[in-house]
Amino acid sequence: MEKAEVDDWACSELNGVSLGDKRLNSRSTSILKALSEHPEASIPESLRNWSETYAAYRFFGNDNVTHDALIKPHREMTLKRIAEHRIVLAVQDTTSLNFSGLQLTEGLGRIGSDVNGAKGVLVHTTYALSDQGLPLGTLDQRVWQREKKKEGKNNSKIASRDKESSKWIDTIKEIANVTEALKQTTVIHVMDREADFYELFAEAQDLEQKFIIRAHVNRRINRTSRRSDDGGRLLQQLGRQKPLGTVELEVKAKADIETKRSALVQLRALQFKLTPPKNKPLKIHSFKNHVVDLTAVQVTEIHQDEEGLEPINWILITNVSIKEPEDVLLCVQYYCHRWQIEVFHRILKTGCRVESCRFSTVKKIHVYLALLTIVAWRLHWMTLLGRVAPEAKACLVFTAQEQTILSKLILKSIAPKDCRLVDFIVLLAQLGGFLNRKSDGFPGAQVLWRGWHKLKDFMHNLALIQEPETTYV
Ligand SMILES: [Mn+2]
Repeated sequence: MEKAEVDDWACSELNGVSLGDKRLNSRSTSILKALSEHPEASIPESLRNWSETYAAYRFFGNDNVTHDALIKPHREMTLKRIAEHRIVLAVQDTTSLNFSGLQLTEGLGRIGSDVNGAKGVLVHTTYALSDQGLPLGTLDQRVWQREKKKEGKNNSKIASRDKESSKWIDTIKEIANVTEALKQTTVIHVMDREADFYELFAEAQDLEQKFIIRAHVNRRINRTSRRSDDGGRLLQQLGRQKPLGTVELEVKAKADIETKRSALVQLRALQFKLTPPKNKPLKIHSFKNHVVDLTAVQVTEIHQDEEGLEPINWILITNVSIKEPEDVLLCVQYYCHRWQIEVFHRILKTGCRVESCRFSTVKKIHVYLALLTIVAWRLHWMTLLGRVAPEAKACLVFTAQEQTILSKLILKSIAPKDCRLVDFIVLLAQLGGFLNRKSDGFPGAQVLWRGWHKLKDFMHNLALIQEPETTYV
């Protein structure tokens, strides 16, 4: 990638955006760029002067500017990146954004428990990762508000739960659709315990979509029919399997989302058949006799006695074809990358501070979220690119001028040509307060976005000094 492309990444992520007006299209790019340069800042702070800020607020309020219209071009770019990989993980997860402080904002819904009365929006994102865990972009994002609970109606809770669980299946359908043309790429949907329900397994099988899901319930498996009570419980049956071996896994440490620890785990696997549940009225589907073939993988941590840490004990359910013990290990490693979506959520909230915006309607919040989703992804991608591809060149992320400034600021010397990205990522982190001692490991997203903010400020000030005739607005 050339220097010009680095500068224009905002243009290419929004390439082909269609907001019904040329000026709106180009405004979207300039706002995205401004937000990405100051991920922690508020809108007036990012846009630096009143006329730009005013134009931005008009942009957010325009009826043609929608969340979907802005996510769409980014998704197209994500599909292009995906096409270069043989295996891609499509990780789905929900998070809530808390806007309880916005008393006057129209259209916010309930979030969290009913008791605390928190208000906000819910976001369900599908985040694409390479099989090495490198974030490739957002494939799908749904935003909605829960309706107010009606007094004395018990059904509404069940109805809203049903409505909200259909998001997992609807997303799989959508992704099956948009990735259909990618013949060289296998997409594996990765989901947490919330997605453990029969309809999802059956629907994914029909759509020929692969998935890895963490089990939530100890099901009765291998029953002879929907009505029968034979077969055994998944957990007990799995426990009877001979262990396939012991491996070391890299997993998220409990306290800090960005710290990893290594865990020694034992693996077991079991192939089984799942019949439709007995009591559940299968309203949305016609799966009466639809038996699904699945594999369960048990991951049990051994020798874990560090205080305060819960040993890993997962059961994963997958329809990925498993023939060798190596296939089992691959599935487990893919599942371990799932927490990157939690890192993404944290960048969105703590790094980009999406919850501190002050918009008057939820529609504007949705639009803002779409732009910050792209910003957060790019920050996340940048954080991990140096780790996943240590030989990647610095020019993938930094312009020549940025490389020079970083070298002069931190190393007090001139940047060598053709430097590795990973070296500049560390310099950027140092600008953000990273100490770079031997024990510090690789810098996390937080010091990087702080460094990024400082670097962009420095560049901006430099430009001002170099152009003395600039008129100030
Ligand atoms: Mn979740």
